[in-house]
Amino acid sequence: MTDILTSPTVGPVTQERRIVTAIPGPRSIALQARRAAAVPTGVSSALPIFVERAHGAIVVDVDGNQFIDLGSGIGVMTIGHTNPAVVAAATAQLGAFTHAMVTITPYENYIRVAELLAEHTPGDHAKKTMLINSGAEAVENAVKIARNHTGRTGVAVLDHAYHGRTNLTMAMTFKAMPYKLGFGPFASDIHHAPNSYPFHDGLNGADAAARTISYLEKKVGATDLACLVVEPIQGEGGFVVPAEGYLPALQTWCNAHGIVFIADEIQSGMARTGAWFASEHFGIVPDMVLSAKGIAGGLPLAGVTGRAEIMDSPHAGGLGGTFGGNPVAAAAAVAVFDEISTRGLLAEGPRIEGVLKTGLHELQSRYDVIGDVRGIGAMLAIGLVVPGTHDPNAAAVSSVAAYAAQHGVILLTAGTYGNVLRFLPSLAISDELLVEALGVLDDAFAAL
Ligand code: PLZ
Repeated sequence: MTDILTSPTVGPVTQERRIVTAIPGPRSIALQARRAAAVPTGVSSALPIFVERAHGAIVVDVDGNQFIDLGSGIGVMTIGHTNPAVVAAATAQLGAFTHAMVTITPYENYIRVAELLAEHTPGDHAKKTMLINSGAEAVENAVKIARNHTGRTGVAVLDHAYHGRTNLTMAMTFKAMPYKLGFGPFASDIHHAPNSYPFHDGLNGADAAARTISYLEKKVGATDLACLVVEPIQGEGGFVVPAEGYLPALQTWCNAHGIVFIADEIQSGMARTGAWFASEHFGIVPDMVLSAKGIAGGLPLAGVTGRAEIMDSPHAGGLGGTFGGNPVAAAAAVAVFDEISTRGLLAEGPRIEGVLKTGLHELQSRYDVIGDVRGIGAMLAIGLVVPGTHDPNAAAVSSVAAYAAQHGVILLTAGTYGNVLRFLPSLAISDELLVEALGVLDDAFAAL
């Protein structure tokens, strides 16, 4: 429990939960007052604490409280906070050069990240990658390239999807509050189709796919669709795992009709589920795979990786952006790929699933407010319901998450109905910390 991991930059951080003040503590309260005066209301925070440093699976706040981090900054710190190899690579790059702009004077690590993504995304076909700064930018560019390649304009997405906060990606995101309400008008020719949501629709994969396809054929027409964008496991929507066979059926349909099949793996990718990309669990080979979040150990970087012939459709100069593939972020990403490969981190997803999912099922057997346990690897969730029904119970989610924060566990919520607690721990988290966090969760449910 007092296992100490040492970071060259933040010093020793004991991998333990430790609460030494009320939450929030006095320093966080003081920062909160400054924040309220200087930062707009729209940029809200889930937790009332301010971070001072972090390492491995532990976040330390400005009052010296230590939290078990089950959120990883929404699935970003996949290989752990201040991973020494990532810190070293980024630090070295900072002293060499910090910006060049690939469209002016290119540099090796941009190419290296593209090669690594080609190697580790599903499929053996020739692939090419462009790098940008954020997940939303990856989605924007994927749609742009798919439209250019097909000469079509329609974009299909699924109910409960989340794809970002820019104008195009707000249109592709499903949930109005808080993402879209009052921010329109939105980009046109975006079509939401019913998804596969086994807990609620009870459909098998074939029937759910038939419903999605029939809807899109009737409402849009396959020949008007440039692309279909899916999250293999829906993230913000509530960690919705589609029924078996659903995604392969969508891929078959897309392939038959020349629709670019795009997997948004921004949350589910980069070793989060025990595979490099979650698409592998479902047996799909997307035409394009989008990565971000965990790719660069917390530095802003995202990638669009696709079939070479699709990616090469836009003319020279048609794709770009000032900071895309920033040298420091690219150096960090190369280190992340290297850490996952050489330290065998793909094995950590199944380990975490083994401890956490078992513990969550055990809680479900004692608390009837837990409707279902779902997810793969280190991307797990529980859906809370009104006991005896499948009706969402957002109030219980808020109470449990607040209780967890008060007791030193950072726990995130999700779901169109706000009734999902999601677990996105770093792959560096120990079994002991997982068991301890489950104990806090148990207390939180008992206190409901
Ligand atoms: N696609 C699947 O999960 C980001 C959103 C956090 P950006 N999800 C976290 C928030 O409240 O803004 C996400 C995602 C999937 C796209 C995105 C967008 O990625 O890097 O936040 O733009």
